[in-house]
Amino acid sequence: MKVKQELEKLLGKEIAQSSNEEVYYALLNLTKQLADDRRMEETKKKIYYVSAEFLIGKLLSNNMINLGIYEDVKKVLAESGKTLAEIEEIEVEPSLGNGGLGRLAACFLDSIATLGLSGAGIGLNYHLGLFKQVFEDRMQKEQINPWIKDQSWLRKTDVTYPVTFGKCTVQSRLYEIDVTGYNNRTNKLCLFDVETVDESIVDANHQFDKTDIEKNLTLFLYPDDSDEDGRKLRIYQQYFMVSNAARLIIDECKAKGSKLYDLFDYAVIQINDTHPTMIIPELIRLLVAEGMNMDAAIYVVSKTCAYTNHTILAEALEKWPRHYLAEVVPQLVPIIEILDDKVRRRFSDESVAIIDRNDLVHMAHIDIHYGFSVNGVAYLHTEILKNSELNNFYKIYPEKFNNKTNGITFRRWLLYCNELLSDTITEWIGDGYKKDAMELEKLLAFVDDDDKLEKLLEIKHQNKLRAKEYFKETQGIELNENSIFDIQVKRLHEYKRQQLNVLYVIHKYLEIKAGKLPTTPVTVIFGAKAAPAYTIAKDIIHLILCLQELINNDPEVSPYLNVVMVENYNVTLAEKLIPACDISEQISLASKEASGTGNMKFMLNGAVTLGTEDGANVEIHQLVGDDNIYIFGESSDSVIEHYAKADYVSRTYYENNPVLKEAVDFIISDAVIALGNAEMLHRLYNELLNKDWFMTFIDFDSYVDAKERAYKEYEDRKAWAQKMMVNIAKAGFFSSDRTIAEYNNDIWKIIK
Ligand code: TH1
Repeated sequence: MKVKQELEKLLGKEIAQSSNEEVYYALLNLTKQLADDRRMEETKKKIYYVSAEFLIGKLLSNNMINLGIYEDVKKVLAESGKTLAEIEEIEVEPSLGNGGLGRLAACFLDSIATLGLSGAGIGLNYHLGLFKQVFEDRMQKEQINPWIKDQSWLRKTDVTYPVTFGKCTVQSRLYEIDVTGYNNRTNKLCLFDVETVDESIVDANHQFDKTDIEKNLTLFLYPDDSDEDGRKLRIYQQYFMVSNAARLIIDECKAKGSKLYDLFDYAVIQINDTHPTMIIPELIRLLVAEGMNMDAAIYVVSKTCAYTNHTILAEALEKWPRHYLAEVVPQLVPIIEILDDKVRRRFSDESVAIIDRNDLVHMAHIDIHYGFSVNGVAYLHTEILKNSELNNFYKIYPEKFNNKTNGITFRRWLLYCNELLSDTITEWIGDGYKKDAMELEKLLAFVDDDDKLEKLLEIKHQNKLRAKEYFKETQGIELNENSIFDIQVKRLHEYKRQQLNVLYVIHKYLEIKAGKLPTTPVTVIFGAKAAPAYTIAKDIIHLILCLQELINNDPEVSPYLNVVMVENYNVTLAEKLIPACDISEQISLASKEASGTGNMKFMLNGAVTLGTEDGANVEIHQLVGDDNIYIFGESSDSVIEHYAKADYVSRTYYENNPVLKEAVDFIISDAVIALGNAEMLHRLYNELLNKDWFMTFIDFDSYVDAKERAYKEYEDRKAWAQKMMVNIAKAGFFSSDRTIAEYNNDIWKIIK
């Protein structure tokens, strides 16, 4: 294909004579046409990945890479005096996800298509999605984030279904986004919307009538659930998602010849955490409506659905009061009661019941009893599910439990975001690694090759410069490219322990003030959104922003230490930050981070992990060995024991550790209070001292030690480059192509 001619045909003029916006839309249309050409016949069985989130990021470059026109387009644009980077600025990032769960779903869609599997994602087309984060008075403020433009990747279809709730019926509409695999087929992401949605009901303070379902149903991802109407709205959304999904799946299977008794030969439904769990009773309801008897319907659905658990945090395990369901989706309640009744007849153990004594419906329990597979998302996480969290279920159904360690798509997280590195790797070992990521291990041959190690350092420096330029231009941030980039980017949550990193920053600041100067300057970079109703998380952001102000403006300290919190961290910013990172902070309290996927992205881009033995860090550690990772902190066994004994008292650590005490006290020092909000800072201080539910204090000393060791070893540039090389070489295991191949072999069994 002649890219230039095709583009100019679409533009109706020369590229050089066109605006960036015109070029963007021409590329959008060209890419859509090419993706359409890659549509292939569907196999008998198809995987439906149902998820409340799909954090897909910008799609233009990714699609062009997968379609094989990326290099040509770059060249053609350059000949006309344009860069792809400036064209890409026109694209808005879809706001359909919030964190790792949604990004995982996006990586999986890429890999499903790349492996040539017939599959689709099914979710919702949130108009305002997740909020946009801005900082005002050193605090997070939420703004609405409209992202849908007239022309976009979304394609409106003729598919609509009436969806009936207790109090009303709404008409749905299916929109689709094409997902093209790397040199492979085009699948679809199916996003349902409601025809009557109305963005204008949201007022200047982002408040809206939570009961006006016809107008608000697909406005926001995870609407505030701190009141009852908000919680009910989440149920409305979930049912709307799964009722549409169930009908789409039944229609597609029927069209392929399914008689519904054999639905499991045509469809496998992967339930991404419990948000889509109601698809189980909904499918049963629909099959019964088609004339199947209840027991047959339950049998068929149980052989069609598989469940992925992504967390053991109690607050994330959904339990809905039965009366909420009775109000929102009365048609499901009798079915859920039958499901519960069958469980109660078989098992006397109250802990595996679906409807508990308090009339709460345990969504995960529906999935486990009435799905054929239950998987965790990293080795340690699955072990914890089997041996403690879900042990009572494991004893009943050992055969259902399996592990699928998460992965990331290397197209976006290496080829696209770090072209310098991927081009260099190609030069060194050929491009086989692009299809078989395990070939990255060939890089191990170069751990003693001085020129190649030097080259890795040079690439890292270039990526720091690129990040510097980007953040200067877009956020007015000054990054020092000659400093260590020590980065923690992820949702803000106490279990992820940004507060531990903050305590280190304070400690370092105080040391520098006292005259103990670091050899190499350090920039500690944060990026994180806090849930709007999560008070302590917002207090932590406030503290970081106060420290940023204090430290960066202190001429004694800022030559050695800088703190930067980037605004509105999202996929686009991740693509700039990750390639520039030296130290990847993965410091969750052991046992709490099911997997993490940022950890994998950083490793692949040559950062060294500083982390606890948690989630997929455990597997990273095993792959790279002790010398190429910095591990610290309590083991997950010991943490679980502390919780069981309820014997952790943070104040004891504070009182016995003067260094820790000094750092904690600084949170409410005059210097910080002068810049911030005393109430917020005191609240955070008290939380740490009196609760510290995620045990930051217990790990403080070992964290400081590990970090100091990492900074020290960074100074031996060759030794550091060797660590980078090993990390990149060993990252192949974390390709989502591997993960998806495992899902297919063990769970889905889609035959190509
Ligand atoms: C995340 C997990 O916290 C993370 O460890 C994991 O890598 C990722 O899922 C992908 O498996 C989760 N995100 C959410 C979001 C909600 C509820 C539960 C989880 S678990 C809203």
